[in-house]
Amino acid sequence: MVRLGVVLVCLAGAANALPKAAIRRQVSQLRTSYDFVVVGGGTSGLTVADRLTEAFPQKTVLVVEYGDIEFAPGIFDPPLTVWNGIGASASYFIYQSLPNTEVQNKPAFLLAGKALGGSSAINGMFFDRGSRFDHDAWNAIATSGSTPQAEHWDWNGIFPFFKKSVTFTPPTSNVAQTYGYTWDDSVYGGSTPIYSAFPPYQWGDHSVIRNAWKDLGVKQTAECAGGNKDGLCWVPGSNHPVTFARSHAGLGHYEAVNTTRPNYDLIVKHQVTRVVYPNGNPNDGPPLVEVKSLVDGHLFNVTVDAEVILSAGALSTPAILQRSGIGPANFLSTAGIPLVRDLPGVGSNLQDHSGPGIELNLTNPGNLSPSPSEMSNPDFVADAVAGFNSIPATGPYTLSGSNSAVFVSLPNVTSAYQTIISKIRAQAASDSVASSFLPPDYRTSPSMVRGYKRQLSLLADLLSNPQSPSIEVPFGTGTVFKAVHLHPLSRGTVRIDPSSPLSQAILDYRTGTNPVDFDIYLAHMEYMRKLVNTTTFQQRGAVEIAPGPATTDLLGAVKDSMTFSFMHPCCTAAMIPEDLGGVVGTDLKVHGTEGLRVVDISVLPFLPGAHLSSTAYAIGEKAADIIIEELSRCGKGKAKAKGKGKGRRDC
Ligand SMILES: Cc1cc2nc3c(=O)[nH]c(=O)nc-3n(C[C@H](O)[C@H](O)[C@H](O)COP(=O)(O)OP(=O)(O)OC[C@H]3O[C@@H](n4cnc5c(N)ncnc54)[C@H](O)[C@@H]3O)c2cc1C
Ligand SMILES: *[C@@H]1O[C@H](CO)[C@@H](O)[C@H](O)[C@H]1NC(C)=O
Ligand SMILES: *[C@@H]1O[C@H](CO)[C@@H](O)[C@H](O)[C@H]1NC(C)=O
Ligand SMILES: *[C@@H]1O[C@H](CO)[C@@H](O)[C@H](O)[C@H]1NC(C)=O
Ligand SMILES: *[C@@H]1O[C@H](CO)[C@@H](O)[C@H](O)[C@H]1NC(C)=O
Ligand SMILES: CC(=O)N[C@H]1CO[C@H](CO)[C@@H](O)[C@@H]1O
Repeated sequence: MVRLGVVLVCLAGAANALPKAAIRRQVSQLRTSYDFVVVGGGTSGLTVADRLTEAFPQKTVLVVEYGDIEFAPGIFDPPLTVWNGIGASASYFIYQSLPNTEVQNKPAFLLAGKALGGSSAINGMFFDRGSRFDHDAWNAIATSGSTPQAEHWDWNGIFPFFKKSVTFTPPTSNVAQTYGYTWDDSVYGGSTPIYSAFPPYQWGDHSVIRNAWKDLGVKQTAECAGGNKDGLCWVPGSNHPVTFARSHAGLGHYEAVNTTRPNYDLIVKHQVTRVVYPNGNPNDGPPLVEVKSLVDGHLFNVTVDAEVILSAGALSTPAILQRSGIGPANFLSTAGIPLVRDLPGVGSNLQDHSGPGIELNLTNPGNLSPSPSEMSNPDFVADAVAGFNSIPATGPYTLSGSNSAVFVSLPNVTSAYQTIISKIRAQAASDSVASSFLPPDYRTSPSMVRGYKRQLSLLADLLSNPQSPSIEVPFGTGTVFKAVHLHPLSRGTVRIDPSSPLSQAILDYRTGTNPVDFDIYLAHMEYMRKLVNTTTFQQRGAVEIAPGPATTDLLGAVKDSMTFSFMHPCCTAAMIPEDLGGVVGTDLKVHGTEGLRVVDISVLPFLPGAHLSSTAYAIGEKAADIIIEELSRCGKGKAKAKGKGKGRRDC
């Protein structure tokens, strides 16, 4: 959760802590052409670049990154004394959406990474995975078109890549016993230098909050990263297991390998403006990559021999496609961009996690030590800094915010869940009803409407499954709780600004435009409010401060307390067949183009019940596997798939 408006602390001397990655920064040092160009040096992009340069020492890879190589501190590192939800961070893009007409015309505020490592260099470091049902539903829509698909993105298809993507280090038995951490080593197994770990510290109220959830009957799940995640979960952080510094893609997939990979080039502070098919034919690829220097404005083309991989994230990847003439024909025509390929799904299908909140007060708290309020004591802070600088690190600065959340299904949240499910099924059965919730400019696209109906039908299945979570409530310390709606039904858009196409895209979140989302927000809110009456909290004098026990307008309270973005925008270049309004196939190739894939969080068809960084890493790993296999089998030259009726990965 992020409080914007917080004055960001600039770390004096941060440059001393820069990772020692060296880079080809100068345009004059670039090669005349590259086998692969990866657009965006973020979470997925650096993962795929690392794997390709490792597998093919003779092939060259250029990563073009908008931001710089920057010191990337953790979300709660010295010199912060208050957890502000952002940290003393490296650079990011700041977005404000158009007003949300269904929620008091308020905009969504969100950030996105703008540094080597992308959002993994600035995020909240909460490192969970979706449930198996999320991935099975993803695969169901990805493979439901008329063309057979070679790859599978169900749980069994992606789980090996989740395992490969991270090295989890268990806590010492002493630490595990002190806090009650549980885990299952068999769901991990990587040796890659992307790390996760449990901190050797928790604030004193943390166990009290856990007990309150247990009072509500939420079961404890020993390991939530193995596909079954309903219940009370322990979630590791994106931390190095010894220093507890932030672990991110810039370190693990660039800095860690750079000196051994002469074929891995990086240029920073450059914006990819578009890809260009020289004779306007998207079947004659790969395209050129047009790049603009953010230092001197110089514009140049990079020639690509095998393929272009778009990894600029859910807000920038669709913008690059639209600037390239690949997107909704109507929109591109009004924006004055020559059409290269009509794909109405590009920049459509925008989703994010959102939800209302409550605040309790413990009027008779008893002893909740250690408490974050002690960070106002200089001696306590001095100890904390010394602990963080010790090897191994100890103390409060090893925390990144939250290591816990409850994940509960809709049938467990409300006995009225069947009414909600019936409404969704009715929407899924009617073109006119389903399309009435879509943005006007794609209501008229039959493929988009068909695809949305298919999504609604799969989401009804997910939301009625008693083991598939509908709500997440993360917690660490304190008594402000947010009910995250994991599977929203409303759909928004990302569109370039026709008057300034190279600037940040315009976001229309359209939160709550499918009214069933409000039924779900309300059910979640009512469920979460039950916390106040648990024995554990009552013993400590719990009272509800917001919305307050006398509230009669709970819908108003939902809108008043809405967090529009938990910084998980996704799904804007969805892995959905073209006849259902999608943008990429299961091989991640953009429909109707050659030499162009999308490898980032944009490819999700809908949100999983998880924060997204682990999924972004896993997408990068699986993408690399697909590309490496195709290139190895299909031969020396280009990774062009000529296959028509593909069953397996034909060339
Ligand atoms: C503030 C914040 C908090 C979050 N908290 C968590 C959390 O606690 N846990 C979790 O799991 N997930 C969290 N997330 C989400 C998660 O980090 C992201 O979903 C994920 O990292 C996205 O990966 P990606 O590869 O799709 O894009 P990114 O990692 O964002 O990478 C995209 C890269 O492309 C670059 N780029 C953009 N446009 C261009 C261009 N035109 N040319 C060249 N380069 C370009 C960007 O600078 C960036 O480096 C958070 C995200 C944010 C922003
Ligand atoms: C949901 O309810 C069922 C039936 O009461 C119970 O067995 C299960 O543990 C509950 N799930 C969670 C996450 O608490
Ligand atoms: C890049 O190549 C395209 C196609 O040949 C051309 O139209 C465009 O002007 C080139 N851009 C630059 C900056 O040279
Ligand atoms: C919480 O309760 C305490 C003890 O009654 C009180 O002093 C404090 O002001 C309350 N805080 C809020 C935010 O209401
Ligand atoms: C808590 O319990 C009180 C007393 O029984 C009741 O009036 C109130 O509605 C309950 N609150 C919630 C949110 O369940
Ligand atoms: C290709 C490349 O950027 N290589 C650099 C990797 O890092 C070393 C040392 O840090 C540099 O000397 C290389 O130029």
